[in-house]
Amino acid sequence: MSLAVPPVLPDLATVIRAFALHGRYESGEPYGSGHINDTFVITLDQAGRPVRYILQRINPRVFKNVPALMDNIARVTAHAGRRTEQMGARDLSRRTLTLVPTREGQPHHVDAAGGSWRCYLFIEGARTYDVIEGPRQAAAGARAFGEFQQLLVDLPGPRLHETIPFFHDTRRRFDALQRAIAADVRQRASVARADIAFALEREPMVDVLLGLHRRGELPERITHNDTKLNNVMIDDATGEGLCVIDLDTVMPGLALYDFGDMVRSATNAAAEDETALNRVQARLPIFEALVEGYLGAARSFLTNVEIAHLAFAGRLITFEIGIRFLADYLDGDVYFKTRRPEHNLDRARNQFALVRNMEAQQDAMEKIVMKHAGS
Ligand code: ADP
Ligand code: GN1
Ligand code: MG
Repeated sequence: MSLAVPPVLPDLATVIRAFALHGRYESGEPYGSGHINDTFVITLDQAGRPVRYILQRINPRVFKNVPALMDNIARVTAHAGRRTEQMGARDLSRRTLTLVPTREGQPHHVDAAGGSWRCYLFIEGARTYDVIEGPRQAAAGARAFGEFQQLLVDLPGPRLHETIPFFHDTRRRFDALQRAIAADVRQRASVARADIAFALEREPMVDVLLGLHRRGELPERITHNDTKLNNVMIDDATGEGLCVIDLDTVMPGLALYDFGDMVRSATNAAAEDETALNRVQARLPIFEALVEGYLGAARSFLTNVEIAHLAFAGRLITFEIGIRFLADYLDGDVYFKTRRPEHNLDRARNQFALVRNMEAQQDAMEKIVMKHAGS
């Protein structure tokens, strides 16, 4: 979705009034660097004290069934909150997302234009990092995502809704890229010739995890599916992974998708859209910290087959997101928010440079996994 023309700010004062909150509206402004939803921070004056909230407009092009999505989030946050409390944790409202219901007691509000909004308590004293600064942060984030998977092992009730069907089905993502190349609706394929060739050469990768799953060798679990490290809040005071956020894609999936996306987003020495590709590199000390942090929380339930594919999953998910960016560039930027005409192409090139770098470091990564899996 192109943002070349700055979007008009919605009437945030009116929207926030739909939620069961008191206080006088002070301010509201865009917040964060997510690619999908519109996120705002709202400040209310509550008895002379400024209190912040997160207000989000859910992207209707990406999420077709908002009630199902919100049902997942309500169940997951309630369960995570209960479990965290049982574990004796303090500071509960900073450890799991807390939905603020609407005045009618609903989990989301539909505005006059049909837009769907939700509101969360703002988690203060913590932040997210687009580029991870060092191994400690990486380990903290990976541990938080591992604990999150562990927390959901016994989620009661029916199977969660698939908010985006086939989200990590890399074969379907690859087929979608091939369709985008064939259609070439914006005549962009010639600009991306080398990038397209890079992607097509790597087709054999796309079926590996799907095949293992089909043969019963990789179990379905409840996973987050969008474990970009900026989807975990890191506590300013302690440096610990405080709270896993961005729960739109929590649904049945493979644990390896979650670990793979941590590797993609955290090991990169450069930002996801950095165009100086010599700066793109998978940092091994960060990779090692991810393995340690994630296994520290998830070893108790992971199978040997899962552990044996941790390094591969990093490469695969980096490739998968790369082909999604490339397909979106060819399709005319209809899915991810973009801030410049070639933004998606820049992101795809960045991810492919990271894949290439991971290929060169494959043996070292496998050794790191073996070192920690054995202990
Ligand atoms: P998107 O799906 O667009 O990535 P996110 O849910 O990840 O949206 O939110 C975007 C950003 O807003 C996050 O990276 C984080 O910095 C911030 N954020 C989201 N929820 C909260 C919260 N409850 N408290 C504080 N900051 C938050
Ligand atoms: C999107 O919502 P956000 O910005 O955390 C995307 C992920 C991609 C990521 C790439 C629902 O994540 O799948 O990995 O961008 N989310 C969705 O940065 O498509
Ligand atoms: Mg996010």
